[in-house]
Amino acid sequence: MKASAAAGRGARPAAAGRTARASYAGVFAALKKHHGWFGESLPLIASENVPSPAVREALISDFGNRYAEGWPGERVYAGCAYIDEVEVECAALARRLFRARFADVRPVSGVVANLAVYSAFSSPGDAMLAPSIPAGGHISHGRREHAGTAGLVHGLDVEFYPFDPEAMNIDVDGTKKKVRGLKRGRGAPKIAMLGGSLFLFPHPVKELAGFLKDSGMHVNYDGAHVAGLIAGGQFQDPLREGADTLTASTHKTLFGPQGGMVLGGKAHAEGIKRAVFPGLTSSHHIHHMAAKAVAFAEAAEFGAAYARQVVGNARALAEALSAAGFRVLGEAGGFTRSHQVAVDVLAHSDGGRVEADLEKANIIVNRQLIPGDIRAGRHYMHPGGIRLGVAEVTRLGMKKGEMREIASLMGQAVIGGRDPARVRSGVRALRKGFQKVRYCFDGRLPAYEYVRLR
Ligand code: DSN
Repeated sequence: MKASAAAGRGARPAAAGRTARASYAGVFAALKKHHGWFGESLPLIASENVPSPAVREALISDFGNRYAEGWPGERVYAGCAYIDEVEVECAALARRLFRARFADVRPVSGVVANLAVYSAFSSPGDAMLAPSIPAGGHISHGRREHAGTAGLVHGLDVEFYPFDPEAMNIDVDGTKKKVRGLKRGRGAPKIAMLGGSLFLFPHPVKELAGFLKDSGMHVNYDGAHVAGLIAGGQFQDPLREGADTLTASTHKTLFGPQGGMVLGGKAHAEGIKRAVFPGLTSSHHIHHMAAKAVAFAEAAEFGAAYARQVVGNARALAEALSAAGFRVLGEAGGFTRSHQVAVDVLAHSDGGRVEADLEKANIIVNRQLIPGDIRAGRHYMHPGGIRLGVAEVTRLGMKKGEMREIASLMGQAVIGGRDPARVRSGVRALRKGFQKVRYCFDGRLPAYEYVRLR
């Protein structure tokens, strides 16, 4: 049977009372089906990418079975000689990619990287200025009542930036006014978080960083989504524009395995190091750290060409979707300057239904809260939008022509109401020619090939 959405959404959990051998076999069967499915789908989740075979090789190394608590040369464990060698290389590559004086590559995720910044530069009860979720904020920036990491885990009170939905960006004058008001009242926040999760246009770091710092805030830029574009010289350069620190994930527009990191100047190094260990990690998943080093080397060699193609592809996809009849957000600014495209789908149904319909056609996207949703009482299960990212299909070698084909397939499924099975055939045909990972030193193994070691 061909892999399709039927194998995914709604799949039944394993029956109770299965033998251990049957459960064991069931796990591998599901893994294989997943690989098959993704090999003939359009993966358009903006927070995902596909790693090279080299990154996958590092991930299954023995580093994954070791501990290396502490900093290279100052470990709490023996047996770390080669781990230190790789980690020193990894941090040097990270510093080079982002032109930073300091890099801590140990955080196991972007959320942990953000928590390290919260822990190093604020205390529970302090306030933080951050984008709200419909304005692009990430759950790790969120309020306690939404179970956001900043509020729930570190006890920060989160104040939202004023946001301009036409420009799909932070409102600079509104922010200054709000901060002046806070200073007159409860006092200025301790942290200003820029960057985020729905992220179409560069944030006004140059315009705001000086003002925010003069108001007593540590300015962090969450580059989880756009890190590969920053490293490739195709977005903004937050550390030069005034941010104190830059947090990132290593696997969205970067080529890595899932992971995080913090970058900045020497002045912030000790606070971050202490927060990461012993504060937030014991094992920093050493195999992931090795795979980050491999991915950073790939980014140093191929990242500029890749980032150029990504932003060109995103713009092409946005324009083609708009021409096909979708309401693409950010039109006033040319739809996007990142890897993302955001679409208001309320004219067709809602983000949850569109996500599910597209999945049946092997087009994998995520629903998205967009500006106006909360006021209109829309919930995150059925928000007004969807978010698309082209990082993964670009890594597979797709260019602007393929973006136009993707827009046409999406139009057939969402606007034309075409049978998902027919759209799925079109998706499979398109994917046939794009089976290898590009922008890497060694891309022989097909991108989604299931590797059996047993
Ligand atoms: N939730 C993912 C995102 O930012 O899109 C990853 O944290």
